[in-house]
Amino acid sequence: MTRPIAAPEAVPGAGELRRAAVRVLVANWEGTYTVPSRTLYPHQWSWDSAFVAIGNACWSPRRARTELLTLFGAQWRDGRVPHIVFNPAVPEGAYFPGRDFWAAHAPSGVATSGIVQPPVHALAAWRVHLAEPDRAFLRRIYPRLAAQHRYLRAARRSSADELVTIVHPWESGMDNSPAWDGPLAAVPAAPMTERRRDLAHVAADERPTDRDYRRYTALAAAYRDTGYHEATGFLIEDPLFNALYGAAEVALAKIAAVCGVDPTPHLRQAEEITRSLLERLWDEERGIFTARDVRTGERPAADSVAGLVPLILPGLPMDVADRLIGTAVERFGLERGLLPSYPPEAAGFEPSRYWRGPSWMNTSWLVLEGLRDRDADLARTLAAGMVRAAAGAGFREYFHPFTGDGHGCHDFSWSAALILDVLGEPLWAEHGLDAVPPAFGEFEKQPGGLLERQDVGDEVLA
Ligand code: 9WN
Repeated sequence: MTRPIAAPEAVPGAGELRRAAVRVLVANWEGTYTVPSRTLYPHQWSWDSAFVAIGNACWSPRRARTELLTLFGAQWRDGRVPHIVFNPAVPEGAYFPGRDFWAAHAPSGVATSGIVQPPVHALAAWRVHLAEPDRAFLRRIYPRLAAQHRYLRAARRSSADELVTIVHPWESGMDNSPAWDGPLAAVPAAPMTERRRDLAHVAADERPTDRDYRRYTALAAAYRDTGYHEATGFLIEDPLFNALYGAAEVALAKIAAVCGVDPTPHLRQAEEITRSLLERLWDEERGIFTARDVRTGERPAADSVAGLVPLILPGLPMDVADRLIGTAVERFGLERGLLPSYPPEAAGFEPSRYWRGPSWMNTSWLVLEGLRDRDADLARTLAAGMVRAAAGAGFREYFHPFTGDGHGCHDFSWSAALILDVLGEPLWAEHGLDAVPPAFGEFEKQPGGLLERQDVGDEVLA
């Protein structure tokens, strides 16, 4: 079922916010895909494209389909979907580590990285289909999505159960999470001969430290040097990655049914993944899912928002879901409306440094998806907080979880895309922006907090 987009009149301020979000996506569009940011991330990123497709589905399903098909055009023969697909027209020096570092090529000859990101793509493809049913699109993408999951099962299963492992913090999508501090401590921080390019665009105190960057580079180089086959330095079962893998199997079942393929194996797989997550990563005492270091069997002491994402699994038992919601409220302060990436009470919480505290739109959106049918009031609170932050600070990469101030780069694609999706929530038909406590300033009064105006074709903003 397609969720109706609330008419702008029903949502004071939302019409302009919606247009501003579309402007960002138009400005970041490269013809067949969207860059996450014109400055900081000038290529195509895997899970970013999935979130962008979810947002684009609200106003241009055609663009959303193209986005996903372009990404899967760079899929490797073994089924892996690389985390970065490089644009040959962008100078090598624009992003580090660039294509020369990765030296990896998809069969199509496209330069890519050799690691992956959370598999949120089947979910995105399904959402795009819901926005504008297109069986031909699903038939094209289904075999590719199925191959993506086959790669994970064949190459990344850590043991007899159904969980898959990540081999680099970049694969978690939450690169600098405090949960990786323990596992990373044993990785030698190799000297870095290359200059970091991220610091040219974002303040150093909002990005990972040099020491962490040296570790990321060393880990990636070691994996690269095995032909992207054997990882030894970092092997983690991550709750966010595995929850999305499970949710994507549910989406694959729906896609399979439309394509005339038996959906049962996907549903079974989703059940198995959910069962394995509960058996291996659920921490009853802490009331949250935690990662597991496959090499040592240890569970990192740091809890992060990744541990709340399994709420997205439809088969999660109700008592576990209730505990998780309790944790989100008590330890992450969900009732404030902004969901931090790391609990404010925890040692090492940094509200404006990358994944060590700020609120991100994508993890908030994933938790929102899980709350929708479980606690409508909290879902509304979170949706309102997300909209308020974007209205007050613009489509920044991340937000201070108490003040809503923006951090990281500006005009960040998935922030714009997911706000578009949230503005389409029926929630907004009853609760417009006027109903949102103006804790972060009122959108209408802060056009400067939004985006630079750009000319956009009428057909786009109609
Ligand atoms: C490394 C593009 C990506 C996101 C990640 C985010 C950040 C890259 C970086 O940007 O990671 O992949 O250079 O820091 O952590 O989730 O996909 O937006």
